[in-house]
Amino acid sequence: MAISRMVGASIKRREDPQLVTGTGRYVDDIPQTAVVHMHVVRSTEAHARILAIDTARAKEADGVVAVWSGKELKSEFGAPLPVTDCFVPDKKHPGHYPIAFDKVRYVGEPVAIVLASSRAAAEDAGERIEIRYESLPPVLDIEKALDKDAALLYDELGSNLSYDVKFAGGDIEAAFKEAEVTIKQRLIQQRLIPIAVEGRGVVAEYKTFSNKLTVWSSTQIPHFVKVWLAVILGIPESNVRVVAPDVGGGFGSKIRVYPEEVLTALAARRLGRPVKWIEDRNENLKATHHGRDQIWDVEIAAKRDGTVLGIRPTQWLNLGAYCSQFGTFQVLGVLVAQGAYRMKAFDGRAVGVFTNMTPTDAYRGAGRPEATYLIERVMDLVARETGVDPVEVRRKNFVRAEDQPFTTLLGLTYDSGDYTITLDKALEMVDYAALRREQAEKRKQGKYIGIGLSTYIEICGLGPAAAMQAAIGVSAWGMSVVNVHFTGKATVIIGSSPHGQGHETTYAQVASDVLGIPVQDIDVQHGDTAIGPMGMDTYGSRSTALDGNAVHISAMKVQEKARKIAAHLLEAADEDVVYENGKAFVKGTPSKAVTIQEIAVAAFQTARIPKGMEGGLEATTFFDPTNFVWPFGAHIAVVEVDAETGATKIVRYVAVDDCGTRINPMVVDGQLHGGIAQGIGQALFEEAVYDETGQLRTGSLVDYLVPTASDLPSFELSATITPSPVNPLGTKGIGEAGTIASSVAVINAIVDALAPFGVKDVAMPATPQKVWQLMHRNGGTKR
Ligand code: MCN
Repeated sequence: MAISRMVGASIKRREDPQLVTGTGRYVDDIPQTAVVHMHVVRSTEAHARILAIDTARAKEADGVVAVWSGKELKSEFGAPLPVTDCFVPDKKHPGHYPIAFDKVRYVGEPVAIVLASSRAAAEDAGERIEIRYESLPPVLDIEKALDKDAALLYDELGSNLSYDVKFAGGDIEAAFKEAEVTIKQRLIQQRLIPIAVEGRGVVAEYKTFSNKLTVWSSTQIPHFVKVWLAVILGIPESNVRVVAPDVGGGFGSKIRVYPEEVLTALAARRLGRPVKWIEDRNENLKATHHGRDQIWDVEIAAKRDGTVLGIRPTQWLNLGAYCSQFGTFQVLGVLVAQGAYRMKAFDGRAVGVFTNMTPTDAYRGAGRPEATYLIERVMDLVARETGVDPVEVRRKNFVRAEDQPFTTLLGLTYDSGDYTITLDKALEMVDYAALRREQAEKRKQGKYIGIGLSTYIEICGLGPAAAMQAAIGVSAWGMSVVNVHFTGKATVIIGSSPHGQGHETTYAQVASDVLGIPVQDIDVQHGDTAIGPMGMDTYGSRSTALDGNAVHISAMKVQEKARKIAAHLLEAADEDVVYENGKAFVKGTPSKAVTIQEIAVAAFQTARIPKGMEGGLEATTFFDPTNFVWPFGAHIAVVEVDAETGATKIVRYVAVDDCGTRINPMVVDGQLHGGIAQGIGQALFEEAVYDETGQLRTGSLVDYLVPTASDLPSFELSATITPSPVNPLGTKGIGEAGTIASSVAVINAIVDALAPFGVKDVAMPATPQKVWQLMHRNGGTKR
């Protein structure tokens, strides 16, 4: 009997028809009667003491229902916003409350809320609130923030330092002693703003007599939001329901419990009426958390033949004004900076510093783009210094296939991977040798093409519960419920909370593959804490490795039960019955079969199932794998730099990625397309800029440059498949790989193009102005 495999099939995403026809249901579409609109009045000062807030005129404005300052709400917060351990449990982080009480620490921090009959009325009334501030010097530079005489964000800490931690392995002194070549380099990860198509938004409804709170939020983490709303507002968790309806992207920016979620819920409780808050784009740019904003200093010890002996990276992180919930997660950058390479010693350090800027937290890749940027720049710096080709430097230092499962100097163990296979394939696709010849030819004509490599690995699939508990302070598992109904159709409930990734399609494929129920007969539900057990939500490209596999396991449990019921119906011994392609039959006699639809009917009729068996066809799984998953790949960017203008054009972009078994190759490619575009955005265009008073100068999408399709080439994608040994489907994550790999491929290509000008590094974003200046800093002289 032919088995129709759904895992591996490029079927179209079932989510898309409604989304592209405008019939999706986002938070702003949630119908509510008698809703009150909330406007958040935000600090216009980067650093100031609040002397007085006069709300009298605002309260008199048309349509206003209530106006509250931070001080008036203070008594209702049972706890500050959550901050997870994330590798640095003993960091300093004075409590961050949803609204400022006495002091403001960044432009955009909430200081008061206005509730009114319409959004316009709430905003107009907000303008009538008079706030008197005593301005304090803004702290805006990570290094200056640590000066002895720097102004302090938190007087009680005595400095602006939150943490200074080391992660080391091997003998770094010995590595430097052995070195024939040493290199020092500073690398900049500029501040980025994650731009989801849909900003954030919250609707909260509170039932006064039953003390029940329902919150609809544009979030990646409904399950976590539920727990924390219960804790902060002192409501029993069983009385809180959080729903993430259609969510228009997040990229990490919706991974935390936000002030506005608490404030909307609080206002709904105070008023006994539904309250709605919808973020506008300007708020989104300054009040939704930012990403990256780090300085990396690295010292490299290498040999003349290109062997890397050891590295000593220091990551300086600009935390912004508060420790954000998963902000310290970015320290992962140091933990995985060894990349795809063997070396003798690693001496890493991460330093977290408070400044008067929007808090930083996870942004697509969180730590891994930084790690990849570092180690892949290291490989190119070594290549440049030793004269060994960048491809050869990588080959020489790669973890070899026979070293797998390889344990890094910091004790992390990779699951599988031969890093030469993706590299070989990518080199073949670009025809590397021919490209180098073309580059030499063109240079003679005054044309500058550059070839940039990125042979990344990443850690994702967060993760094994115990390892996550130890490292992050939060356990994490994959969760699923698979339920085959009386009619033979199925419902799959998942613990992940997709916001663009396509889980409704891919998880239906996983269940269909096991049960043989057509994909269209399987409904995948998510994002509602009332429909299933505690899920661990979506971030860290974890969902497929965790929840996707949980779906597989639940479906297998259901299949096994179905097989037993079938044996009973067929009056055959259990062990003689096999299940394939939606049917159970006696081994060797496929004609003596019952379909899953027939089995489902029987499962709900106790007289037709084996004695002692419980009715129904349902299974629940909490899947806890033995390790994280480690996708890898080779990306190659080919750029041409215009010598007249400094503008960079990406001529070709080739990517070979290995994310193990692919559930849906088309969805995987879609993830890569978006991810690569975001990485190129960082390399060439995007940067959040503040002025010297702490005002965000890139406060609109006119100033903050997000790439559009016309800025990008057509990506040439290919794949190798190395199944992960740590989950039954063999899947690894892919949601962030494109972003992790691409920025450095582009920058390596630009630096390569500018080699004749003696340029060894270009800071991101490599704007035409910056590139032109580098080309002309010696009067345009070539070396
Ligand atoms: N997939 C697959 N085969 C694999 C791996 C993944 O078919 N071997 C499919 C999955 O089933 C899923 C998608 O690819 O449909 C992504 O899966 P996965 O890599 O497990 O990542 P998550 O679903 O956990 O998504 C999180 C990841 C992150 S961390 C960010 S940030 C991100 C991203 O996904 N933000 C996104 N992709 C995004 N895509 C959109 N449209 N919007 C965002 O905000």
